[in-house]
Parts: sequence; structure tokens; C-alpha cells
Amino acid sequence: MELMDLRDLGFNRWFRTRLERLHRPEHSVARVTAVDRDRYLVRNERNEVLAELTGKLMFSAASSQDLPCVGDWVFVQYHNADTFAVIHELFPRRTVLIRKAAGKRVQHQLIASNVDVAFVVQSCDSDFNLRRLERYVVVAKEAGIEPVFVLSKRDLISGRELEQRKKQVEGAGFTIRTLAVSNLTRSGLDELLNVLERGKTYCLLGSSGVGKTTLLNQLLGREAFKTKAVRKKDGKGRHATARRQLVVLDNGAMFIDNPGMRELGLIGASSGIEESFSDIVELSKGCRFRDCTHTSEVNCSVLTAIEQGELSEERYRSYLKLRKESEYHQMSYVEKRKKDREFGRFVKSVMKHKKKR
Ligand SMILES: Nc1nc2c(ncn2[C@@H]2O[C@H](COP(=O)(O)OP(=O)(O)OP(=O)(O)O)[C@@H](O)[C@H]2O)c(=O)[nH]1
Ligand SMILES: [Mg+2]
Ligand SMILES: [Zn+2]
Repeated sequence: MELMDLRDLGFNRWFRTRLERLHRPEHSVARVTAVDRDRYLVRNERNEVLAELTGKLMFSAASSQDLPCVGDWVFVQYHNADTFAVIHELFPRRTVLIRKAAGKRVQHQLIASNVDVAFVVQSCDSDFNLRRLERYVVVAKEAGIEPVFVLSKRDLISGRELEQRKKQVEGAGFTIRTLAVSNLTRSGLDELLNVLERGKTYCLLGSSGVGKTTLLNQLLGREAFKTKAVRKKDGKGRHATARRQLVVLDNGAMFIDNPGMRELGLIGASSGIEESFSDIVELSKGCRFRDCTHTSEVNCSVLTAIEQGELSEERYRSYLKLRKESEYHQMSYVEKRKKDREFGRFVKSVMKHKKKR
């Protein structure tokens, strides 16, 4: 493996300014590139090595959010002639992508951390869905990550249909960059490559089967990762990718591929929603009441805009739905975090007690 600067792995100013305060001479800095239960892969300037957590870090974690995820910067100590690392501490995260995992319970899941740009991938044919795009954009913006929309498999539709799709995206009020690519014909790939910057971290998000891994293989120039054909009958993917992994391209950009997601639940994403629906926020400045909920109030500019056809009813409904979901999950999430922390403290006190005896 080529010798790299930590900066090329994304250790930019934001991290460097925090380094002095946190750093201990016996520790080195490395980046987590893969997680498999309690085993990790970390990467430094020279190579990628297997790593484990210290018992202290494992037991002091109040919830899974306090454990390393792909993209994290960590403090490590090397052993066995630098072939094995022990992770002592987590670096603060500049950005973190979190979702509510599928299911009724409010269980959050870390997708990746310290990502700069999220490529939200939808295939041009049956997967294209603006409401789902809104959801991904909210999650990305909430995390402080720039979303870019990637329409994949453009070989499956005509040029005219593609233009229509792009118009739909614009017409729905999105102000994000949209790229169209085909892994088959390689069209649009150069444009995508042009967007990439050395030292920045990109992640691929989207449903199973839209071609995320195929795209990554294309960018790598080799079949590094496994892909799977979609089901014939409904065009749905078959969850080819099981694990997240951070890889570095020849041009210095880093990529985190993700397993296709069935559900991307929101947790407390109010600022992400505000940013993604800036058109509605702008309209609401004209509402009569400052705390207008834009549902039944008189002199509500948002409702007026819908009546006058200036705001699409679908977009408005989507806004209300995401807002409600985010608030609801935020409440139960705060509760759960509190309980997790209490349990964490309980475990710690038991361990202390044990040591004393
Ligand atoms: N027609 C066409 N098919 C493609 C294109 N890109 C990928 N595919 C096919 O789509 C299928 C799924 O591709 P994957 O790369 O495994 O999809 P994925 O998004 O990584 O799926 P998960 O890992 O399950 O989330 C494979 O059979 C690919 O060959 C494309 O640009 N055009
Ligand atoms: Mg995949
Ligand atoms: Zn209003």
C-alpha cells in the first residue's frame, strides 16, 4: 500500500485543531474502514490492520453510538510489529449519518461518520421516487452532509425520459446537484469523477439493486466487490452488499459503500427538514402566526400557496409527514438514550463493585 498522509485520508483541519487537546503520546491516529461485530479494520499512513476495542471503551459505551463506526477517527496503539491495533478512544465526529432502523422500536443505527458528500442513488426506472429522495436529503442535511442525487442505470430509459426525470426533480423544489450515470455504457461517469476531490469522503446510499456497488467497482476500475442481479419479477435488489467499507480510489477520494436500505427512518431531523424544505420555510415567513403549523390556521401563507398552485400538495404532505415522524421518533429516542445511559452507569457501578471485592 502506498504511503499516505493522514490528510489524504480525510484528517483535515477540523480534526487537527482538536488533536492537540486529545492526543496522548502513546496513541496514534487511524481511521476505521470496516466493522464486523467487535472486530475492526483501521487504516493509517502505511497500511490497514485488524483492531479491537479496549475493555474500557467497550464497557463505558452507553449505547452503540459511543462505539466506532465506519469513517470514524480513533486513537490506537499498535502491537505485534504493527499488525494489530487496540482502539483506545473515539475522536469527535464532524458528521454522522444516523437512521432509525427498520421496525417499530426506535433503534438508531449509525450508517457512517465523517462523510462529506452523500450520493443518493436511485435507478432511473422503477426505483425513481421523489418522496424517498426527500427523506434521504433530510437525513443528509441533518447530518451536515451535502447530498448529491445520482440517477443510475440511465441506459434503461431514453434521453427524453431522462430529461423529464430531471425536470421533475427541479420542479419538486430540490436544489441539489443531479447526475445521471450508467455503469453499462459508462455514460456520465466522467462527470461524476469530476465532482470527486482528494481527501474527501463520499458515501453511497439507496435501495438494494440500484447499482451502488457496481458504480464503486467502475470507479475503482476492478471488480473489487460483489454485486447481484435484481429480481426479474419486480426489479428489486437482493441485498448483495452486507457490510460497509471505506475504500480509497486512485484519485484520492474515499468511498463508503452501504447495504441497500429498506427503510430510512428519521430521528429528530428538524433542521434537516428546514434545510430541505427551504421553500416552505420561506413561505411560512408570511404566515400570520409565528408558530403556525400550516395545517388549519387562518392567513397561512403555505396553505395559500397550495391553493394558488405555487406549492405542490404532494411536497407539502411529504413535509408534514416527515416532520411528524421526526418529532415522534425524537421523543422516544431521547427516552431511550436516557435509559441506555442509566443502564451504562449501572453496569459501571457493578464492575467497580466487583473490582473492590
Ligand atoms: N442496466 C444496468 N444495470 C446495472 C447498472 N449498474 C448496475 N446494474 C445491475 O444492477 C444489479 C445490482 O447492482 P449492485 O451494484 O449489486 O446494486 P447495489 O445497489 O450495490 O445493491 P445492494 O448491495 O443490494 O444494496 C446488478 O445486476 C448490476 O449488474 C447500470 O448502469 N445499468
Ligand atoms: Mg451493493
Ligand atoms: Zn402557516
